[in-house]
Amino acid sequence: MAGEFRFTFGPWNIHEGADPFGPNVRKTIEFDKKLKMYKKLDFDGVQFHDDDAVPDMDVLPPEKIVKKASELRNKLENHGLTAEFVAPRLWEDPRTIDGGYTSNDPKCREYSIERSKRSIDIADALGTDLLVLWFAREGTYIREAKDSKVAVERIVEAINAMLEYNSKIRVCIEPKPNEPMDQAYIPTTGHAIALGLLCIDPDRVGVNIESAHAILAGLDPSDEMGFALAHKKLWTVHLNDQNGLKFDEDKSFGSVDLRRALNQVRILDKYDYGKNGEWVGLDVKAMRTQKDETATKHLRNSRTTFLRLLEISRALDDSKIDELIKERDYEELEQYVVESLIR
Ligand code: XUL
Ligand code: MN
Repeated sequence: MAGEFRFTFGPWNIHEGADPFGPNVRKTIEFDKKLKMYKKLDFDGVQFHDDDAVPDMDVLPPEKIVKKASELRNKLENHGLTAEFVAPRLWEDPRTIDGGYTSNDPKCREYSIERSKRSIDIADALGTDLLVLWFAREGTYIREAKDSKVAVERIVEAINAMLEYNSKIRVCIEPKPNEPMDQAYIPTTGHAIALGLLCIDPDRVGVNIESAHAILAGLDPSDEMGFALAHKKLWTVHLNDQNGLKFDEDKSFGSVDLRRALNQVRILDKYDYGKNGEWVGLDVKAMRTQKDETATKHLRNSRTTFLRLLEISRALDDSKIDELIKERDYEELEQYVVESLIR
């Protein structure tokens, strides 16, 4: 239990504060300015949506996309930053209105696969082998809209096309049970890992576990992590917090349930997460009420909370815990953990 952790976030985590019921409340910070903030906030890695890295990629030829991504790689290096992953943004273009890979329209499915290949090119040029797939619209608003068996087969077909396109790329699925869809096809870690087994190279399909997404599925994020670790599939995480079953809140890590956060830190630390280069991603959003000048505090705070919980976890007496488990004195064990958090 002595590993070190490296932290990442995406440019979308510094944002203007719009929500479904109201417009932007903060000024847009241009990408280059955001890059300068990373090191100041003690972060070393950057997560990208494909068009965060190469804006307007849909109207650029493939060679131009690669060129722009290579230029960005130099820029990142100048800032001492590393690209962690690239994720195709398949939820804004009109061709993804009814899903990307699971769209009922073959032309839209084709667009989504092509766009994913361009994302892989960007990842390659940025020097990362990790492609994250958050299946935003791969689901339905009504049960009858799509065939769920066919939908899964179509996702497999799309992932196979990616694995074939680039023999090094690792595809990392970020499950989420709902939002924006009523029902998503790959709602949990178990679904994501099982989906990987249907693909042509299961060794290159893993998961990105987001705390809030697991909570929205009624599951404990640390147990989800344990499941993925047992399968050697936990290739990145999106830590944050979530206050019950409502919209995806992306709250600062540990801000709702410290004990739940402690257990996530604890399992990552216990099983040497990070030893194979995995990053700790913080997919957190500032509250809409936050003013421009203080709209990055959620990132610093989440990292600080992670490291404080790491100290608390490492200070817990494992032999005492083992003894209490042996005695089946879970009341005492619970109090021991609770006391560690309120000291
Ligand atoms: C959506 C979400 C995304 C992914 C990246 O809920 O978490 O930001 O993490 O596409
Ligand atoms: Mn996420």
